[in-house]
Amino acid sequence: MGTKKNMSISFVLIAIVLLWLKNYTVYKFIFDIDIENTMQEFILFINPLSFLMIVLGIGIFMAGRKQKIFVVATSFITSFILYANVVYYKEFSDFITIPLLTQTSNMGDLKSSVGELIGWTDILYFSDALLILVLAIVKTPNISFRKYKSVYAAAFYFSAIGLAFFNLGLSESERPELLTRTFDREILVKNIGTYNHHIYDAYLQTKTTAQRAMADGNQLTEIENYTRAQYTEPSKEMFGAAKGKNIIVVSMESVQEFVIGQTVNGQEITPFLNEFIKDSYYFDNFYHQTAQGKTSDSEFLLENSLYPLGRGAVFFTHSGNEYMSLAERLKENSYYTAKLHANNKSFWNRDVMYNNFGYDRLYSLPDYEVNEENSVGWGMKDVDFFDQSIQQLKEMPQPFFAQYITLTNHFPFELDEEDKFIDEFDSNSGTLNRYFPTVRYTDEALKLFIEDLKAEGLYEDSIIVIYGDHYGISENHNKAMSQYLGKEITPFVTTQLQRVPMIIHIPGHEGKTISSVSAQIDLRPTLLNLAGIDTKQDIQFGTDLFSEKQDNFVVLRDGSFITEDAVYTKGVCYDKATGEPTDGASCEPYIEHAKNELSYSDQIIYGDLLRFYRKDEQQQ
Ligand code: GP9
Ligand code: MN
Repeated sequence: MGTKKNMSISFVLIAIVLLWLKNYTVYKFIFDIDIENTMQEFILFINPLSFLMIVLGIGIFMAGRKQKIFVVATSFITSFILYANVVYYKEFSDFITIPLLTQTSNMGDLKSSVGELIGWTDILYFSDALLILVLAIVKTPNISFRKYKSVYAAAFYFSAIGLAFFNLGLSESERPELLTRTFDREILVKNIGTYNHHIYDAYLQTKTTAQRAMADGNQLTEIENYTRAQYTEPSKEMFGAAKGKNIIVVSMESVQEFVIGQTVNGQEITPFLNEFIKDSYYFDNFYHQTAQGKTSDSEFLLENSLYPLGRGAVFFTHSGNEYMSLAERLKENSYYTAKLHANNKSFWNRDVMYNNFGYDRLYSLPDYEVNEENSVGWGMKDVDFFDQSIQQLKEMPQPFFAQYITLTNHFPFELDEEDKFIDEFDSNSGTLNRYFPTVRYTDEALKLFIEDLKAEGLYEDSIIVIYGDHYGISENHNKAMSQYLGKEITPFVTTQLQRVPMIIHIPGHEGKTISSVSAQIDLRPTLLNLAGIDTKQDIQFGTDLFSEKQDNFVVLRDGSFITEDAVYTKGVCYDKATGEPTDGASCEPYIEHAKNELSYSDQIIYGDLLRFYRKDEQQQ
């Protein structure tokens, strides 16, 4: 008994262990991190420790009250950082980055989404910090709040730093080029941990800020050679097929391809689109390539045929860059250009970015009559949005390029009873259950829109492009998704679920389904060629969807890629026909190519390289 009295445990160590175990628990139960072997599990287990030791360890240089305050405060702060990541992850299956925190103009509109994601039980995420607080207040003879002797403190920090390097070494051997060429944040967090990821992110932030200052024109020459070598001739038959016609583009909020032609509870989800497709070109292997910038990323792809950024939203981080936008090219060819979206114009920094892209007009919230009755969820209902926009469309000088962005089918997928044309699905995910009726609602809105276009005599003079902006159902709903699809959601299936519908309706052209592998990056060259505008000299990463030499190769923003026969994701090569992992031979030739695509495009944006593009070359 007597000896036990002297045995006391350091308060700092208790806090480190509690926070460490909480972190690992969150990894296991909240973050859906793929673990392929015991080594990866081990890395995941140890990765929060070095950071916690280094930061909370500062407490060992303090004693008594000072130590208590420091350790309790640090525990709450680190818990809050982890919790913020949990909330973000629940909706986006992704982790927070610094550029996201600077997007303050989006905050107001995010209210309805955040409300859905947080709850009282979330206090559990702070249970360790609360316990640490209690231990600091309640007198327990077994806990010591003493300062460490310098020799112990030195040993402690040696071990912490040693552990950090050990962790990094193991991770690098599991995943070469981890810190230099990894575009998938899940892999980063899996290897270096949430907190170290934030430190790495801060380093990237500093680096990217410096990149513009250091950039020079020579970098662009190499990239120009690369993109020109990728150029494919447009199809003779389709080049100029829409010359002089209006171009109407509809970006459908969160609509994925898996709903097309399908039913839920025996009811058709997209009855209108299913019919419209029969009379249009339909691309059923078309992928979204967005990341943290969501809708704005899809707009960026459409406009520039460049990849959006792997972290943050390029609409916020690089709105002052020089671009070669689709709007600008159409304007040079006497098109009137407009965007229509019934939301706050500064959401995603759109007003600034559209201005840069050279749009003649942005119709946003003040241009619409929005009230209680015609609003739900994020704002104006799609039916009313299309209805009121017809007036604006009629006023535009022709030919026009008008891009509509819908809103109702946005997470958390709220709908008024009278707008529910089909029933909800029945699964453990309210999100997926509600998704079907809201998609059905957007489908109805589109039907009415097309009827209006016909009534106004605009239908025959316009090509109509309709596509989904990004996924609506994140990996967090895999269980429910698997119930709906009737199959297991493997990483292969997840990648295939990144397909969004893509329709091009051209008056006088018969319907046709085109199954080549394509993506949002291909929109710009396709639309310009349809309008009869040559893009040979443009710097772009996409290829014309109608080109006979279409490359059947798509890179997603996280580095995954899809070819005719294979899907590569999270370091594994899958056979497309079977969905089973393969030895990798069919992916091998493309791995470097995919990395180059992303890194060349990133270099253009970070270095603002298009400012070095010489306009006169375009005329040659
Ligand atoms: C906001 C709307 C939705 O105006 O476009 O944006 P999202 O959250 O999908 O990026
Ligand atoms: Mn969106």
